[in-house]
Amino acid sequence: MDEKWHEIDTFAKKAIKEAGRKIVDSFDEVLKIQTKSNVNDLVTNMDKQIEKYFVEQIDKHYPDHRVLGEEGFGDQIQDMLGTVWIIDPIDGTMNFVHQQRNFAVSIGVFHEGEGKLGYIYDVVADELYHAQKGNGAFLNDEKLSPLKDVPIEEAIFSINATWLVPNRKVNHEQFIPLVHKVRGTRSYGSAAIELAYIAAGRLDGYISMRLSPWDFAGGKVLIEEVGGQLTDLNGEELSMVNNSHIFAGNPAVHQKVLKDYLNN
Ligand code: 2AM
Ligand code: CA
Repeated sequence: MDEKWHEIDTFAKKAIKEAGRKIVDSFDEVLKIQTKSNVNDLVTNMDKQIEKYFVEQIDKHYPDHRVLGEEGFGDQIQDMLGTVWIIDPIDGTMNFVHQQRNFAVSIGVFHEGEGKLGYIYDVVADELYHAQKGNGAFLNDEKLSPLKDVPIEEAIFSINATWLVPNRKVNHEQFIPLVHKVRGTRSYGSAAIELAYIAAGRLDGYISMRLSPWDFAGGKVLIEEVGGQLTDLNGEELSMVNNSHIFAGNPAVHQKVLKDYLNN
């Protein structure tokens, strides 16, 4: 990593911490809540305010960088040319609204399609997961270890109950043998936090459907930096401009589940 990326990393961390302070300060205010694609797909004034804050900061400091943001205040992004920031200002908005915890700011910075910087900030836990490509991944000041192999019987898997009952996006029956086999299942309601937990070895696998690039861009850089895998359900590379079903995991678990449980 050269000087330029160190400088961008310092700028990003400062902006993310500031965004976290703005979010915590908002807990005392009344949120304005709207719905998006369906009645359970929530957005608040804070999602919008925080994304606008990032877009303004990036435009001011790096006018030649582009931004792909969930709330649409960035640029229209159809390709990954140049430097692109992929931002989810609040991942886990339902948790933010109902629980005031278990949500995160998630950012991935890509250059010519390559993930360079990744951040997931669990605001209330004050856990900042960060990675610079080639320099390792960290949780606050602590370096994360490369992921060790875990037998499938001892794996903890994150999957939402939605995908284990009949649904419109995926055949739920394919996951039943997997859920029987693993040691335990969990669901946290924030893709970003679940990906950060994979990077930290707290979870060994995570499956979720129809996620957008801003849900997994930061997590991709983090997971790859500790030797983990993040692909679609066929083991193929994820697009950074389209939605995907995603499967993240410890390398041994990922390989075994793709072959033995997802018919690849
Ligand atoms: P969000 O909070 O940024 O919308 C919830 O299980 C996870 O799935 C969250 O990370 C949420 O991100 C993401 N998600 C993606 N698309 C969604 C949708 N249409 N409705 C609700 N959550 C969605
Ligand atoms: Ca969001």
